[in-house]
Amino acid sequence: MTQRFQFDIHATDGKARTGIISTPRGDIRTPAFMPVGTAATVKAMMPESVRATGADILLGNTYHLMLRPTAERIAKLGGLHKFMNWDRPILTDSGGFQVMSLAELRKLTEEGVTFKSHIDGSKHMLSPERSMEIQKLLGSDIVMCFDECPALPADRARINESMQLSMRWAARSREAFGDRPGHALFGIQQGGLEQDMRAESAAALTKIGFDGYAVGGLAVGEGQEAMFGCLDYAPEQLPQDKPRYLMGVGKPDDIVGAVERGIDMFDCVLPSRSGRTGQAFTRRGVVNVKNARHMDDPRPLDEDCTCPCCSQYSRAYLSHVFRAQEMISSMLVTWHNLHYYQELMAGLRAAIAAGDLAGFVKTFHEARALGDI
Ligand code: PRF
Ligand code: ZN
Repeated sequence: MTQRFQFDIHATDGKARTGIISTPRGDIRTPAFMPVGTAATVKAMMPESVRATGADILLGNTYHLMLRPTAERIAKLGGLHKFMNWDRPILTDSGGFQVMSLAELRKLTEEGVTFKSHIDGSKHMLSPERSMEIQKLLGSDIVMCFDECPALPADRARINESMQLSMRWAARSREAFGDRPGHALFGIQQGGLEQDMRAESAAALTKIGFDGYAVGGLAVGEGQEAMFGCLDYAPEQLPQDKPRYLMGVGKPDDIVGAVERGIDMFDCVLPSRSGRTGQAFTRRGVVNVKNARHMDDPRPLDEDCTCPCCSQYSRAYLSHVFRAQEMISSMLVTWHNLHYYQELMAGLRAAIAAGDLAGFVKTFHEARALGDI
């Protein structure tokens, strides 16, 4: 175990990279997918099961945990890793983005944001300083800067104002985070779909200096084509030798396209959330297990998948337990989906290492074009 936070790129293929982020809590193989554990749990999964799918790191949320059970309570109980029984790396989002999408009666000022909890209506405040304090109380390994992000489409003036504020907050986040060996602070690039503002944001963050850089403000309603258009230039504006993280993305084909464009880390609720609604991700696309066509089908979701769901249960069984609203339905399909996402990342890493990302991507799209069995 290293005592330092370090990123080593082992191979590149075009703009894509594969490597390892070393942390005192273990290595993160990149490109990496981080399952979302918003409320100190990846819903419907035991932590050891999440690890068994191949996850090296989880994502936690400042916003949710500060409201319930509170960061101070988690700190008193020994930190988030001990609290939720996950001893590997945890990245925490800083809260601003969740306040804007979930909280009520938000008030944004230069200082930060005040809001009412979506849980009980109680009043709270987040600022760069408070977000850094909360993420420290949680014991997060990778801390995110406190930022702000407008929904798209938004006009240039609004995007610029918001980006400039996020850059001032990035400097305050850096100052408040201080020097914490073994812990990392990531900056977050903003600027919507405006190339010049993305460049200005990247320059501001690079000048401050971070351990990694996120591309924020995408996957907020612009669509895949526009997102890829931005990713054609945004990752290259950020330092080449540091991890690049695309926040809140995405569908399997979003991830493949973003890896081709130089992204190293991802998080998304999609595999876990869809698991609970009966949407399964397979190499041949999305399968809705509740569909009547599965009711008499003795075959697994995916014959070639080695996850516990596919190796031990039929489509007929999954269809039944979903219709009967049994808890095991969420457990099985979440496990399968997280396994699918981790296999996808492993496939991308191997392809980049072998210098055949183009071949991998071609096979990926061909299998999906065939449709479900
Ligand atoms: N900022 C933060 N968290 C985020 C985003 C962002 O821009 C996004 C955008 N896709 C998801 N999560 N702090
Ligand atoms: Zn499976």
